[in-house]
Amino acid sequence: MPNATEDPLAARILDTLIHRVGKDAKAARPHDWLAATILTVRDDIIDRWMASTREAHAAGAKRVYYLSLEFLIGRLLRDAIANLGRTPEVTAALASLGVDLAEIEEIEPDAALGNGGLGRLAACFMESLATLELPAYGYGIRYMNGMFRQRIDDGWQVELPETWLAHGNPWEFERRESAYFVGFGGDVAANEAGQVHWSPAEAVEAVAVDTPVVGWRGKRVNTLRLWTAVAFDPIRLDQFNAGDHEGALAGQVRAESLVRVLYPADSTAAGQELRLRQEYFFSSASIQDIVRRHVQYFGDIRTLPDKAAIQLNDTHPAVAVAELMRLLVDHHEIAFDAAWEITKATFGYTNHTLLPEALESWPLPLFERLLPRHMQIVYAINAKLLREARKVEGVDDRAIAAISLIDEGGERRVRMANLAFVGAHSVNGVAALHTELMKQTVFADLHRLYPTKINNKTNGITPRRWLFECNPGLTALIRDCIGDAFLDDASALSAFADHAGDAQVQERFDAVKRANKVALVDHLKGVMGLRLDPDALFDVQIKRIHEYKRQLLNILETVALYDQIRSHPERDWQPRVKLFAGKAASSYHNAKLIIKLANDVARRVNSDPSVGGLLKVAFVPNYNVSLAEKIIPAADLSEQISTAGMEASGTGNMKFALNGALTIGTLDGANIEIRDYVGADNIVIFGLTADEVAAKRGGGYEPRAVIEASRELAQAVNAVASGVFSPDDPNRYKDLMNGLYDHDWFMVAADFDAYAAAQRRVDGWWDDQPAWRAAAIRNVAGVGWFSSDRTIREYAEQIWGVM
Ligand code: 26W
Repeated sequence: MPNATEDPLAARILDTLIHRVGKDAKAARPHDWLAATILTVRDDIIDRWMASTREAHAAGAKRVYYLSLEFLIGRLLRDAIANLGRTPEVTAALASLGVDLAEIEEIEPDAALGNGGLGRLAACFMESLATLELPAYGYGIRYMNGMFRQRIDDGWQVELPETWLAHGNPWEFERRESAYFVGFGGDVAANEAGQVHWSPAEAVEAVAVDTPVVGWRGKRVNTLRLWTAVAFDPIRLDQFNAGDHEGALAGQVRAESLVRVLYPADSTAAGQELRLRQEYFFSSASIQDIVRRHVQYFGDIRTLPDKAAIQLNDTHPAVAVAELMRLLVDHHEIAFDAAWEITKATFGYTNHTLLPEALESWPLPLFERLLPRHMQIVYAINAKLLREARKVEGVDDRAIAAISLIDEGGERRVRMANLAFVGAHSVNGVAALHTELMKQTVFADLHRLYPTKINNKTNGITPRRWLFECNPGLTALIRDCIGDAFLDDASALSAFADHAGDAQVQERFDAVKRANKVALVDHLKGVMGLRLDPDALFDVQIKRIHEYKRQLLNILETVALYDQIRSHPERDWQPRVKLFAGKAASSYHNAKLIIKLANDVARRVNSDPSVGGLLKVAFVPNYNVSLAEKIIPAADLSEQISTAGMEASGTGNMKFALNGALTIGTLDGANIEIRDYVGADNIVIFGLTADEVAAKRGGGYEPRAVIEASRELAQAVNAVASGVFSPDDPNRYKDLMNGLYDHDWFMVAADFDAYAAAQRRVDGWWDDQPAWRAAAIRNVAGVGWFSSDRTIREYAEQIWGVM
């Protein structure tokens, strides 16, 4: 072990601890060592960061701007030092100081500035953009409280505030000099020359806070720029001196409310105004920053599309389309039609959902009150759009109503998806099926009008975080088998398939998997006092809790299996552990009830001696990126069982396959493409197709008859409905089960028998370990294509024009 005084990195960490953290080695606590390590590593990143900016500037490069209301980045230390190739060096330096790197990595807060897949995708994309050496900025909000922390109390979800900034954030740089005025409300006036002037009634200052994003092998460092809000008048001294101490601070409180909390997905009307304010706040600051940089570097705002590609991550930043138009027309005095061409050439839009309740639209009076100038611009865009549409043959009144930026059915609303669609030159879906469904459903009429706009860019994941960092054992095995090419090009993983049948490789693969399972078992024993058998099949469903993702299907099958094991203890059951984790939006009643049900079932099953340890069920609290990094490498079976047509892509599916889990899944989202890449023989597919779901929903589906026709399902539903798992409150699940009988929108009953049969195929497969391991290895080998490097290359070449 090197001595701290001999190891130059250790000496620097120690110096940082003393001079920047203000502690000596004796008094330092783990958090102090964490801060000292991050600050030291950050110093080395800064040089590359500045060099990256200089290079892009000197080359006059086109920049990519990724606007996203969510960035689910998780912990950064391990990722940063791994990408810099310095893990051994940092480990040794800390060891010489008596500090365990793994231990301080574990106390870094998990930056959870997102709800789910859309936010994690944004984080994977940032890392791939830096890896591909593309000059790029991510723009979002620096929420003071990110995704809530989930506690499970007596089986129920309890939401607690997440305080990721409690110990400060050593990664970030506040840029007071990069600050912008963002206005709300007020009046709009035009002079005789037609020039428009907006006088907002209210304004805040958006201040940039930058975090460096290091690409693989440290080649490039990009910027994640998150906005925070500051009142222009942080304290009204007149009010304060007059004795109104709280009123004097009201401006700052109001400004801060913009960046206080991340909005939970799936939330209902309450608090809608604040969400629109957040969206405009960060969109406006970002567009002002982009325009300022362009004019500073290139002089002429008209060349913006040659030097800037702005990607809208769903419709959350769609108001940026109107904001850019406002700046071009009102501030840069460009004619409306010319401004519209610049705008369309600059923006791309990615759609992540077809769920009607998640398609954003704003009540017209609200939009107009908050953004009066943008309302005028939206009307002007709409007039132009509908004028052009009317000229096209076959466009009738129905089509016009569907295309319009204003929804006139009922209370009038501004449709953000339509605004994003018409304001962008490219509109992409996130998996092949999802993209086809976009053409057939939500955007059918717009697609007929602009048949070349919609394109597919199947999602991806970064193999750095989701293989090299979270699963070093598997990474080492792959290197031994096929060499290092896959470290820089995930498609080279395909060579690993040649080793699928090799008994020695299988043996090592199993040892790696088992070690990962043991590590997870230890972790879960620590956090929830649970004892699990690492030799059981680990069957895992971790994702947001939502009815379309059908955790309920999995739970009902678990209940049926429990019943079967008790009735037929003599059969050759394969020991299983069913793991669930995920958060429910706080206002989503059924999702929270499903969490309670999983916990009720777990309690009953786990304490029943008659299952003899063949089945264990666990709901792991507080799902987040860091927990996913522990669970995924330990999984044997990946549950991807959404109602076909409803999961836009999924990205967890890719992470599991890359870590050698087999998928049990429906033909939905990217599952379809995963099947194509890993081979239909190495995945368990079941259930209705998207077309069949649509046909059933069209009429003739009678879930009650389906339930009654399936003995297993009927028994499971009855058990749950009659309170077998909730003796303290027998009626707890009545309504939930009645929903299945009455409409079963998510086709749980329709798919149940196929799912249960698929699970028994899994049992048979697991029983043949050599066959299982071969298939698992073929999964790892098959999913290199799902690297976010491939996805970003496609965006870069086909949407952004930067490669
Ligand atoms: C209206 C507010 C709102 C905000 C976020 C509604 C819904 C959301 C979701 C959490 C968005 C989301 O995460 N969508 C997921 O995006 C992934 C990346 O493309 C896909 O893989 C998932 O299928 C999709 O559900």
